[in-house]
Amino acid sequence: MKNRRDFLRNTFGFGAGFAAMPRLCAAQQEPGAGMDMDQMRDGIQRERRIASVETPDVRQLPWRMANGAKEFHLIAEPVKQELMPGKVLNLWGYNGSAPGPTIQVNQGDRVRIIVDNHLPEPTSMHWHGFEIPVEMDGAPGSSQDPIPPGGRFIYEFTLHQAGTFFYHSHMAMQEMMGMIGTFIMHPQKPYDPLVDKDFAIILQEFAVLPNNPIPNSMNMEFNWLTFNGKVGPATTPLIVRVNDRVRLRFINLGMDHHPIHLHGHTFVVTGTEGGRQPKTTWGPKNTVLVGVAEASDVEFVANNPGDWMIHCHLPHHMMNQMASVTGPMTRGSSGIPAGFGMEEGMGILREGHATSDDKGPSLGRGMGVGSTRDKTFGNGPLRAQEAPPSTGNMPGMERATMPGMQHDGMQMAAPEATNGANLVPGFPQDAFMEGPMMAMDKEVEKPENYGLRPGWSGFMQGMMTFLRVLPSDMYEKIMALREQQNSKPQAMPGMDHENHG
Ligand SMILES: [Cu+2]
Repeated sequence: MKNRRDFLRNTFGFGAGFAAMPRLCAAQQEPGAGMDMDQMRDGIQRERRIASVETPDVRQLPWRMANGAKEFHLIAEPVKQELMPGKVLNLWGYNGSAPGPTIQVNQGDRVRIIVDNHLPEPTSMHWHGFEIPVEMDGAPGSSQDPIPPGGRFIYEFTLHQAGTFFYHSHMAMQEMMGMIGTFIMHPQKPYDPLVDKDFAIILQEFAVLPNNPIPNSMNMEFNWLTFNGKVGPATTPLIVRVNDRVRLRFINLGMDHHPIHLHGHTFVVTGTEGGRQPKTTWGPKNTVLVGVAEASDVEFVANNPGDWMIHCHLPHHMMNQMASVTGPMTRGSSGIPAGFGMEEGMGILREGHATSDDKGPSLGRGMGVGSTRDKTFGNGPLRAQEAPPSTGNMPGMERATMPGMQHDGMQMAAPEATNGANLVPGFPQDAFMEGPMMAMDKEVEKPENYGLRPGWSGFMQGMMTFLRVLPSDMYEKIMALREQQNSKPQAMPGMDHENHG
């Protein structure tokens, strides 16, 4: 009961102003059909308690009733998606963002989705796992002609399923450019037990070559890994109250499977991309492997107060802007050759060994710093002569001293390294990429980050976010801040339209 207000807030969250939204999750009720009054009251009460699904950093798609169906409108188009402050990629998505906006309907709904193609090439929309007539399936060439550039296709079907679903382009390389969105079907009869908070997160990955904001969709060395189109520390934390029952829904469309790990809690897997799992299958876990094209629902009682990490546990997926060579290779030589062609840049060796100066990979995956044949570049603020331990004047430290930042008890300049660090084979590993010098608390300030430990952002990258399990006063404070922010007119994240139709 205590959280009923939250449902409305959740519903409004990113879709403020859409009058149709609050009714979204009130499941349809046939009055009097074989129920006595008590049953009906009970039924209505329970159905009202189905929590709307929050998709942090992704908007909800509004709908209207038209000719007996809930009508949605999706525009496939090129978008500019800001992964984190200062890092904008040219992706393809829907209605201005990648992933596209979230659709929520109820089991049994008749749904119509108008899809306009504003891409420069044909596309087709697939409804992943939907048991619908084949001519609505969106398989280009077999179930329909692809939607030509400038064209439109109207999909319409009745949904008898319930669970965590998604929509995506059925053109393979378009998928790798970001073309997916969450599609929640709320069950007619609420799941038992009810949850207080319900979140969905889409997992995506992009390989971005130097000096280029356009992902290389052929490359399998992914160096930008996103939760709902954002990377840590720009991901928006999930906010819950102590003892809330919480559902997290993870959806994966990419080239890798992601072991998603939650700190401080034990959950059970309650659903897959196929729907609800029987309780007999619910064993205790703290990591769920979300395979490609799969969805996983997990549930738990958030009974452990604190700011807990949720992250993919593949180490390379906890990083931003990975370079194909890093610290260890900068030691003991004049540096790494930079600016070779694509094969070297992608770490593909034709001859020689990985660390040879001339045959090894170049800095190709870096931001292009030094990506020129003219100059070799040891990626080292940590070269001994440039960065004495603990103090020193290193590139990047300006970030840590942004106005408004406080690093209580944290080091402000170079990361801590011992005097003899250079003599240790393998150094540096994380010292160059994590820590105070990477902190950007101020740049990613938002209500949901309120009260996090100063300097927190220096340790968040890639597929990382927080589950913040908060006492009531802190929870209310953050909700108040969020309401304040939502009441101000503002540009929605990722809303730059290149082709605004
Ligand atoms: Cu991963």
